[in-house]
Amino acid sequence: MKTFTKLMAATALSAVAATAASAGGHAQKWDMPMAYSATNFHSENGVAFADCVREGTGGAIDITVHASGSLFKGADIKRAIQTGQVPIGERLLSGHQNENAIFGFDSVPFLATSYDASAELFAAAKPTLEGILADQNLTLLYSVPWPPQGLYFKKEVNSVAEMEGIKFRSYNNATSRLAELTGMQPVTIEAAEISQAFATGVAESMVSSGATGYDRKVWESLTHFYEVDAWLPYNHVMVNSDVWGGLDADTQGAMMACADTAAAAGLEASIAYTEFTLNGLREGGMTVGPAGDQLVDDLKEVGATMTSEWLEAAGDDGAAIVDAFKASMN
Ligand code: PCA
Repeated sequence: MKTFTKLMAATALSAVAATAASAGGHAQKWDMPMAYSATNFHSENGVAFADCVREGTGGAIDITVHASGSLFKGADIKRAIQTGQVPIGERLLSGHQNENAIFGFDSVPFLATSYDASAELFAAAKPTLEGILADQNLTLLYSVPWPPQGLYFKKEVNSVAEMEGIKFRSYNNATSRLAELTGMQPVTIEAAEISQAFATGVAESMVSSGATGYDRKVWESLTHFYEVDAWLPYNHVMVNSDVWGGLDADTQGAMMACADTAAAAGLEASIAYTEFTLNGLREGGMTVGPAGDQLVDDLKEVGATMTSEWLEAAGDDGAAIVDAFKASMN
């Protein structure tokens, strides 16, 4: 069975579990940092998750979402949850590949380039990912993919040679490496700050989804979006494992039911947001379309280098994930 179907089945069950959950204990107020704009589908889904948890736990867990990196910047959210500064939060784990290469399973170029493939890749990686997170005092609640990643520029680009020297905004290890291998100059900038970076010329290019370009109105500075479909990176909502362990079974069950619903709803929203935001970029005046053959060929070469580098860094666990993924696609 395809993972998407499994997620939908889980959603149906979750409604039952949520109704069965009882209140009990004192109400806990939880702050939930998220890094992306309040109107982004991940953030809206986070608010729906918080509403579901409030209802499902009879008010016992009252989560307030803080979007746009307003409480913690994206890069600091994982540590904040681990150390108990906040009980819960959302983070793009591929930004932490320097801790463990497995965190970058979703940013290997051209490994999984569609929603279906990405769901299979995530399913293959999930047990290993959960094990690594458990060792870091983190419990995974739900994960949602960003739309496929493409390239933004402020000029027409038809080959990697034409990317030489461009100032490139990166958001994780893979995007920085992509910049290096294409002769660009990477500078790491959080999504919440990219409008400013493009407006002031600190950055002139990035790889990201149509969603982030749309959220940040990048047509004010950039002109071209090439649909490369390089990968679909995941945001992960995680809870501090000590906090999680302190909840009674009913509360945990209600929260997991909401998490399953959020995973399915987030995926649907991501799919729907893809076309909507690409149209939004067009309406903003950008040229949006597939990359040309030369650019695709050049990027495939860069992708092959990055894939072998990732496989080497991720060792047996990484190879097992890729093997399981490939077997699931047959
Ligand atoms: N948007 C996020 C990560 C991936 C994406 O599509 C960003 O650009 O920071």
